[in-house]
Amino acid sequence: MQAFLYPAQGKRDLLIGTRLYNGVYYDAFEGLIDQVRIYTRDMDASETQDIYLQYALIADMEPDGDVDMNDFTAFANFWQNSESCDGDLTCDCIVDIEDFLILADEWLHQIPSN
Ligand SMILES: [Ca+2]
Ligand SMILES: [Ca+2]
Repeated sequence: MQAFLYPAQGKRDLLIGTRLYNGVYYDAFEGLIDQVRIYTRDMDASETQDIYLQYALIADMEPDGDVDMNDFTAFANFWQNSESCDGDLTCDCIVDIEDFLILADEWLHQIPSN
């Protein structure tokens, strides 16, 4: 998600996850916004993606922003299943101990949510 500022239009509030038009908010983002950063320069798509991937939890298989028992359960269902690449975290289409180590690392080292 990107937020845009238009300084030429005068002093305005910074809106993230919605837009304001004629006093009405539109297109509100439905979800949780976390770890907001503001840069004073334009960024290209690859730089934005690199930052995203730096903080993304790839083991968040039941997507809710954390890695927990639900993700482990989903992972276990894919264990050594060669019929698909689901559950594969190392991009080799094999779900094995290397993938489990990534899941365990993210589970143990994530920042606890409040
Ligand atoms: Ca999860
Ligand atoms: Ca793998």
